[in-house]
Amino acid sequence: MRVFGLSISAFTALTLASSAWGLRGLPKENESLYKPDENGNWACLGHPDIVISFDKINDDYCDCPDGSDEPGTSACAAVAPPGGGFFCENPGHFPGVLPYNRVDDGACDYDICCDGSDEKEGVCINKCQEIHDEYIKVLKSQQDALERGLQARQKLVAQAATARDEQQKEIVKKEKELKEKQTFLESRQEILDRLVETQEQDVSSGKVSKSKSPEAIEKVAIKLEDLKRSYGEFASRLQAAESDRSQLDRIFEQLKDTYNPNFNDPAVKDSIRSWEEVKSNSQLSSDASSVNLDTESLAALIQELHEYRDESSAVLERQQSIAKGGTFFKILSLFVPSSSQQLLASYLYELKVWLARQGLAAYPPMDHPGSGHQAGEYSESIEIRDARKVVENIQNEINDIQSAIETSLSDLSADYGQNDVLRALRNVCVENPVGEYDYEVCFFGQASQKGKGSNTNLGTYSSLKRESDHFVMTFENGARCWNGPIRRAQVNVYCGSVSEISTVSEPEKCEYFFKMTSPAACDPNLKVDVEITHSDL
Ligand code: MAN
Repeated sequence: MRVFGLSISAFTALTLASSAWGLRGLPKENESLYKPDENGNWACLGHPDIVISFDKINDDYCDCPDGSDEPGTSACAAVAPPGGGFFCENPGHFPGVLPYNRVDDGACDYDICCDGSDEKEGVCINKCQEIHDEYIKVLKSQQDALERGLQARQKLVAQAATARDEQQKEIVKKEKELKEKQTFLESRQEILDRLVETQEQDVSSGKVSKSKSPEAIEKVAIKLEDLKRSYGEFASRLQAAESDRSQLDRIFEQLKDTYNPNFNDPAVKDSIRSWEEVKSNSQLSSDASSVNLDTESLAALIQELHEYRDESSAVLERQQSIAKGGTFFKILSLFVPSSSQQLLASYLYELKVWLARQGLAAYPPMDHPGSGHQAGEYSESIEIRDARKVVENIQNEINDIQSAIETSLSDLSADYGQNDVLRALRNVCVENPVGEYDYEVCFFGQASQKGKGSNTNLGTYSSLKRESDHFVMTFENGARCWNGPIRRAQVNVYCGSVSEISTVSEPEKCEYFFKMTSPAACDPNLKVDVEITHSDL
């Protein structure tokens, strides 16, 4: 803090201002420059060729072009060199240098000349003792504030150390977790690889896995219920087709019995011959009735599945026989429209694949109607899918842990200031009412303006810079101003024993300037260990 920095140099200077000295406005160290020669004359300091009588010094008339003959009046104010001025000795306080034009102007310039020497004798009383006492009081209170701030800072430093410790422990924990997960991943990957290999072998050999459970059988039963319903629908359509066909049969029988062959009508003759041919090749009636039988078989099977769900091997055989389903499909394909055939085929195929996944049947061949698969492909079993999901989940967890470790490591090596003190402020928010709003600053987080029913984002933490007696945090990319720029904020943090927002201004529309205090900004290097007593003066 500059004020403390000043105080250090001030104390050094304090010892220099000790006693009064004869020539007005001249510091004692320049005494040797103002000696008359043997004739009582003196040469201007910057113009040795101009010689004046020594008693013309401080006679309120400017004789020397450099003004050196008037160190204690305002006569040479216009020509005084830059930086020069009337020297006030200020015994008991700090010497000061007053611009010449303020000398003998009737005003007591106590801010620089507490001894009143800038005015004629008797105009200004000497106030150096009083002013110095006040100065010491302010200095002490500032030192006390710094002391309190530094004590509070110590707490923050301790919190920062704990936070760092916790972060390190967390990293160790995460690294251990990572290793365990990686081992777990390897074992699960092996299981997956084995399952995939087994299924590939099973698919190529047609071998059926024996894994099954009552729940799996229950699912089969539900699926079969659906299939039964579907079979029923197709059976009804088949019966309808069969009845249409019977009617046609009757019509053709009638035509055959009643037509007159003597008319020699080739169209009628051809039709009757074709019909006889179709009829002799067709097995429709018997096959159609077997559709009904299949539907009943399914119903019975479902019943059995419910009753014997634990006896899965028996169920397996039945499912395998159902899953074959070849004859039934072929018969149906004679009568149902091609669009419905496709539907039925894919339905059957799905059922077969599902049974296979449950380990209850062999995988259907690639050329099975409705498969939609290319040769060489096959569906993964649920076991494989589950195993793959487990592997994927573990891999995702590993990725998350790795990125958390990376983030923590980079945060650990980040610059959080002297003694790592600012680490304690991560996630710390300070909120105070200032003017018509409540303002909030979350260190390394977000700055906000609250009130009037809204919470406006003034920006997200962007950068940190240390200045001599404070640090500067910037917050960028806040909410866009209506008809204006994106809000941003600069927060200057000064030393103080408590964290609080002191002032907020908006120098440009939607650009905010905060001043706040925090123990984190107290600099231990600026601590002044000087005991001030009047005996020092
Ligand atoms: C709100 C506040 C003000 C800002 C105006 C701009 O009233 O966020 O700080 O100047 O919007 O429209």
